[in-house]
Amino acid sequence: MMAATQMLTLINTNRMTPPIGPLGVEYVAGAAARAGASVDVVDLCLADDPDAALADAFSRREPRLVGLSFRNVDDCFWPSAQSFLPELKRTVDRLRELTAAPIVLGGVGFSIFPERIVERSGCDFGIRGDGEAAIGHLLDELGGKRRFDRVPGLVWRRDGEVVSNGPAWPEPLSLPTARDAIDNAAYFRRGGQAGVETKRGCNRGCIYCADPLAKGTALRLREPAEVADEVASLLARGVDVLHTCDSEFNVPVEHARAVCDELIRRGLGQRVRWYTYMAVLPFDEDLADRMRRAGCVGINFTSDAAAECMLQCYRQSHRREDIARAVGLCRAHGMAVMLDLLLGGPGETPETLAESIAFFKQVEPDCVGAALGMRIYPGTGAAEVVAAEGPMADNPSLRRRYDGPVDLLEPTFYISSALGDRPAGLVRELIAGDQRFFEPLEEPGAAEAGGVDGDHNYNQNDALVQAIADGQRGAYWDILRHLRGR
Ligand code: B12
Repeated sequence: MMAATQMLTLINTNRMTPPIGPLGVEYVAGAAARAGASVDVVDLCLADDPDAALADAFSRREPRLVGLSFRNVDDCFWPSAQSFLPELKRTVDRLRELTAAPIVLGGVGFSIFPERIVERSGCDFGIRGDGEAAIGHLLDELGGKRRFDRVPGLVWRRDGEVVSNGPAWPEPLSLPTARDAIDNAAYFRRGGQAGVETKRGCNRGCIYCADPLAKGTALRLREPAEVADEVASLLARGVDVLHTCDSEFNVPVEHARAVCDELIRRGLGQRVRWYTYMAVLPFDEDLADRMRRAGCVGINFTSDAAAECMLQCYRQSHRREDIARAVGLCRAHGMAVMLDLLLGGPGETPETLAESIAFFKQVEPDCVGAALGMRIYPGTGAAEVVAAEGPMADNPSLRRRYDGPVDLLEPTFYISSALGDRPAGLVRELIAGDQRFFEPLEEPGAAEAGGVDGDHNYNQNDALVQAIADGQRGAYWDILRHLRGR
C-alpha cells in the first residue's frame, strides 16, 4: 500500500472534438486515490489554453510522478491520417521545463506501440495495459527500492536501453465506480455521452484490430453489479446517455445478458439510453429484447463487408445473412443500427466493393460507416498479410502521407491497388448519394472534393460539436444521421 503523501499528477492529452471523457484517466486516478495516493488531474481537453493550464498546474505542485494518458496515436482515418505523436512529444518537452518529476505514459493507443512511443516521446516510463494497479506499484518503486522490473506492464530504460516487463492485464477485473475524477458533467455537455466498460480484452481474430495488443485476448469481465453501480454514479451526475467502451459488448454473450439483467433489475434501463459496439454474432431475439429493456437504443456492428472473400479475409465468422438478420432484430426491438464497412482490404476489387455496398443498401440499416483503408498495426494478422505480399516499400496497396521509409507507427493504410488511383471516388460513385452512408473523404489532390462533410471522422468534427452544443446527445453516428434529417 502506498504512503498517503505520494503525489501523482495525471494529464489527459487528447484534445479532439467533440471531447470524449478520458475514461482511462478516470479509472487510474480513482484507483490510485483508493490506494492512498494524492492525485490531481490536469485535463488539457477541457482547457482553453493547454500550455497555460500546464504552467499553472506545475506552479503549484511538485508531484512524485507525472502520468500522461495517450488514447489515440492517430485518427486512424484515411486520408486525413493525422498523427498525434508530434503533439505528445511537445507536451513531454514542455513538462521537462516545468517539473523534475519522472513522466510515465499510458493509454490504449500507447499500449499498441509501447516501446516505440517511450523512445519517440523521450518520457521515462510507460505502462502497457491496465494502469490502475500498475501506477501504484510504480509510485512505490520510485519512493523505495526502484526495482522497476517488478512493476507490471512497465516499459523503462535500463542502461540506456528501453526494456519492457510484459503487459499488465490483471484478473479479476474490478474498477472504481464513483466517476468523480474527471468532469463527466462537462464532457456530457460538450461531448454528448459518457463511456463505461463492462469488460476488457477481446478474443476475436479480426485481422486489422489492435485491441488484443492493448487489452489482451483474455476476456476479463466486470461484475454486472459493479457496472450498474457505475451507471448509477453517472446518472447521479445527470449523465444519462452512455456508450460502452468494450471491444464488443456481446462477447461473451452470457456476460452481456447478465449486465442487461442487472440494469433491468435495478430499474436503470428506463433511466439511461446507451449505445454499443457489437460483433454481428452472437445476436438473437433474446439478447435484443434484454438489451432494449436495459436501455440500449443503438448498435454499431463490426459488419465489415458482404462479399464473402472479404469477410474471410478479415477473418469474420458471420456471413452476409447474419448482417441482414441483425438489422431486422434491431428494427423489431426499436434500436437504431449502424453498420461498419471496411473497404479496400487485401483482395478487394471494384466488383467486391460493388457487391458489399449494394448489399448494405439492401438490408436497410439506419447508417453505414464506409471506411476506406485498413490501418496496419504491427503484430496483427493484417501486418502478416502485408508482409507476405513482399517488401512494404514496394507495396502499391500501402497508402501514407508521411515521407521516408514505411513505419507502421505512423498512420499507414492498406487500400487494395486493384481499386485504382481514386478508390474514394469509386466508393462514392457506388454509394451514389445514399444519405444513410458516411462516405470516405476524397483523395488528397482529387479534382472534385465535394461532400467532405459526408464522412464520419469524429476528429475536430465541427458539425457534431455544434449539434451537441444545441442539445443533441448520443452516439455520433446517431447525431449525424439526425442532422441529415434521417
Ligand atoms: C469506445 C471507443 C470509442 C467511442 C468512445 C465512447 C466514449 N464515450 O468513451 C467513440 C465511438 C466516440 C470513439 C471515437 C474515436 N475512436 Co475510439 N475507441 C473506443 C474503444 C473501444 C474504447 C476506449 C476506452 O474508453 N477504453 C476504456 C479505457 C478505460 O481504457 P484505456 O483508455 O485504454 O485506459 C486504460 C489503459 O490504457 C491505461 N491508461 C490510460 N491512461 C493512462 C495514463 C497513465 C499515466 C497510465 C499509467 C495508464 C493509463 O489504464 C486505463 C485503465 O486500465 C477503443 C478500443 C479499446 N478497446 O479500448 C477505441 C479506440 C481508442 N478508438 C480509436 C479511434 C481511432 C477513435 C477515433 C479517432 C475515430 C475517428 N477517427 O473518429 C475517435 C476519437 C474520439 C476522441 N475524441 O477521442 C482507436 C485508436 C487507435 C489509434 N490508432 O490510436 C481505438 C484503439 C480502436 C482501434 N482498435 O482502432 N471511440
